[in-house]
Amino acid sequence: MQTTSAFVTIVGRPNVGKSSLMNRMLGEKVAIVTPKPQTTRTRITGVLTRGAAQLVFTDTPGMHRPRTKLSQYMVNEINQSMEGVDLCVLVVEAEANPERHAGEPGGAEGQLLDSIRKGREKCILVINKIDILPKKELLLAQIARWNALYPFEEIIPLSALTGEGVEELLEALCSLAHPGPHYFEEDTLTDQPERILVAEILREKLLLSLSEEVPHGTAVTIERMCERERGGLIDIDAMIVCEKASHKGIIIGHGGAMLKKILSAAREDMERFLGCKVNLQCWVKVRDDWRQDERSMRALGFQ
Ligand SMILES: Nc1nc2c(ncn2[C@@H]2O[C@H](COP(=O)(O)OP(=O)(O)OP(=O)(O)O)[C@@H](O)[C@H]2O)c(=O)[nH]1
Ligand SMILES: [Mg+2]
Repeated sequence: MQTTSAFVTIVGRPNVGKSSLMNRMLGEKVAIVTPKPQTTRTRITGVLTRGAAQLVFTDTPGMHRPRTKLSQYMVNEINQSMEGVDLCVLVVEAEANPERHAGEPGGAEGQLLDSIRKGREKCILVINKIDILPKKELLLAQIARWNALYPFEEIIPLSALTGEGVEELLEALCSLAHPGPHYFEEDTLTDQPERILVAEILREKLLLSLSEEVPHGTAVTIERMCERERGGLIDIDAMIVCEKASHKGIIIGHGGAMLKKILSAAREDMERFLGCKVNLQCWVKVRDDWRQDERSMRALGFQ
């Protein structure tokens, strides 16, 4: 059997549903998803093998104008993800009013389009969240507008939430894959270590429970992950780092109530993911303005 493969990077503005789309295509949750923009901070690999074809996805942070060293790191992650790939998937949101956004120069999508044009990348445009459109006819104007901006291989409206249209995207991606070897075992889902996936689960709960800047200034590291000898239980020690002493108080909450709620939600997801009981211990530490400090960032894994 002639095998084929493609490296596919998924790019777009923050919050358009890039991580949701990758998870939906993989059929598993590999990347965390929240209603808050700038949820994804690093490149995340997801692998899907369908018969002869292997698609190696990279989910990326949302393109935005960087204001901190961390967001500069995130933008670098996006730019690097676009180097040497076979295919780009540019994700935009379905708009009832397509005059808005649509690739205007200087905007996030305009910037991404510039890189795509420069690299003459093969690109599929995905119009996500079609489930929120009151009428599907509204898509026509948006498709026409994007069509005029770049010779996309395809423009595919879909919903990462309901799954509508996702099979069409997968078929298009497989048909654009090149003859070549598979780079990962057939059952590989991601190359992310378990520790990182577990840290991300906790960060997702921080984003879901806290508001405004507080969760954006948090980072999570797993200090210890150890299976008990008799099995069936994993001890996990996590560290939540925040950027201000006042944030620490908010994260812990009155009488520890907020942290308890966050940890209980995280533990539930970790147990589902690891398939066993989890004993989760957590500390909250302040590292003043770590998002502006390269040394602190390196210590937190942003290399
Ligand atoms: N209605 C609807 N909501 C969606 C769809 N896809 C994603 N969402 C929601 O949009 C929000 C953002 O989704 P993410 O997958 O985290 O978006 P993202 O593009 O990865 O965001 P960043 O990582 O912040 O750049 C979440 O609340 C999702 O549930 C969709 O097809 N329809
Ligand atoms: Mg994301």
